Amino acid sequence: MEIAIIGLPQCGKTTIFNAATRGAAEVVAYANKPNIGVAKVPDGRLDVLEGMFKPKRTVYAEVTYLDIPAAPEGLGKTQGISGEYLNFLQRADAILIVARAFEDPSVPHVAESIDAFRDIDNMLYELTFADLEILERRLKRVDDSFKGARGTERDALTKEQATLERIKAELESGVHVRDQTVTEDEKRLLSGFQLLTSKPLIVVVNAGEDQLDQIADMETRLATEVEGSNIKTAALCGKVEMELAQMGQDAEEEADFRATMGVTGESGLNRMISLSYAALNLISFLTVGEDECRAWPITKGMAAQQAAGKIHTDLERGFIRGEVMTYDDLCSCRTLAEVRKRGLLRQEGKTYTVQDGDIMNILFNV
Ligand SMILES: Nc1nc2c(ncn2[C@@H]2O[C@H](COP(=O)(O)OP(=O)(O)OP(=O)(O)O)[C@@H](O)[C@H]2O)c(=O)[nH]1
Ligand SMILES: [Mg+2]
Repeated sequence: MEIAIIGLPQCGKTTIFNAATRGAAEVVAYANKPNIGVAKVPDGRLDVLEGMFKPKRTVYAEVTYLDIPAAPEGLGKTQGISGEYLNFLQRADAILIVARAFEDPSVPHVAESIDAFRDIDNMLYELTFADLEILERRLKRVDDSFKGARGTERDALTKEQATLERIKAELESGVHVRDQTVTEDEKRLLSGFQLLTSKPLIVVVNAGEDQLDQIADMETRLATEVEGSNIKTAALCGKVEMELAQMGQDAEEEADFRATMGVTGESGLNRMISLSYAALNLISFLTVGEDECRAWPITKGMAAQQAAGKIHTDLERGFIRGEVMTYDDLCSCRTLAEVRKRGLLRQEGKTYTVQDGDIMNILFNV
């Protein structure tokens, strides 16, 4: 699952990408090749389990980010998203928009003034505009296919045309495809077009290091003006986060550094990564042991047998049952033996819907 990072030129995409992936992609003006990297999904439960089991390794879930250089023709000026750039976005599972709030006269801005919320609106419009173009192209193809079509083929085309016209009209009135009501049939039809406004969206405001005290206000404004069903938002300072990531110090030092910078609570970066994971509709089940404590990403609603297949195909094929306890029960009992004693270890079958934070041991036979 990949999340494409987009935004106006020089808004801090690569900086935030580096912070999230703890990478060192070059932050250079108008970079022109995409960077791919993975970010560990922060999970406080794994940190606690690590302390309990002292495993040889602890493995966090990951999300993959794609840092795409700004389109050569420039975004945010309604010149359209097209070509290779559009292909990148269509292939992505979610889109992350970065909008610049930091003030820095040495970094040029296409609009020559800084207004993150204006830029967010423009980016959202760019996505809408790209979808309208995709829909128009398809409608034209449908129109051409009418010549010579008859019977059931003609009926199918008529139906497709009506659907596309309706979606287009709603999009024109400002409703993203993800917020439109579509039937399962229509969903299937639309999945072929990879419309950008049907994808989950994360919107991040990149604040300056001198705006740390404004981050909370920015988040409040994001929550009221931008957030929606399947649009998640966060504000953070990309530059500070990248410097912290590249220093690579331990958690305590990092907390101290944050405190001296006046940043308290969960870091915006961690929230951005967690929100990205949630936007992809992913949750984690956990496995524990002396070898390894690990978070396994699964799609929300997945059944136990299928989830077991994430660990190994043999576990899915030969699935007998899962022994499941909740993370909270393990925490309050402290040991596996105590969980058993109190009758909190459940036996679950193939169709059990795995929950976020379930600690699961799979019994199988191949
Ligand atoms: N002062 C300040 N500068 C920042 C911040 N974030 C990014 N910058 C600077 O802005 C410039 C552009 O940052 P990048 O991360 O390369 O931006 P980008 O969006 O990847 O740029 P392109 O890929 O060229 O479109 C660099 O000089 C960064 O150091 C920030 O939070 N504060
Ligand atoms: Mg860049």
